[in-house]
Amino acid sequence: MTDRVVVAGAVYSGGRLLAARRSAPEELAGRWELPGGKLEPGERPEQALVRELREELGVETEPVARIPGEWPLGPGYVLQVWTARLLSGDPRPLEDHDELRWLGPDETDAVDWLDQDRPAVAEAARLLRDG
Ligand code: DCM
Repeated sequence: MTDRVVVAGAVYSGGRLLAARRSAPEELAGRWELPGGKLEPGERPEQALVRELREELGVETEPVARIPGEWPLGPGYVLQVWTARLLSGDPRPLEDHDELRWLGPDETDAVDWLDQDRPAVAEAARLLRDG
């Protein structure tokens, strides 16, 4: 069976990367992630990403490029990550998160990222540093 996709965004603005602290479920609460969520039936990953970031953070974004790779989550799910440009809005933790932080190029290790997000965060941090 094909794994279902969870999309997440390495959202950047002004040379900083957005990190979001999960408030649920209990086993993930307090850890930081690249915000995103599950594809709905018929959605393309980029569409799902734009929708999830609108719902969770109240912002409009534009997916830019896929970060190569795919990372297993729980059974039946894989994580795909896109870089995304913030178009408008000031991100607020509307759903699923209780804190947000913008991380500069030297701060990307400053939060306790979910294990499964770390490879994509490392690549996003590299892109942030190298432009
Ligand atoms: N998830 C993750 N890393 C992300 C985004 C999501 O590991 N950057 C996981 C957490 C959930 C599942 O994907 O188990 C679905 O996410 P959500 O609950 O945000 O829809």
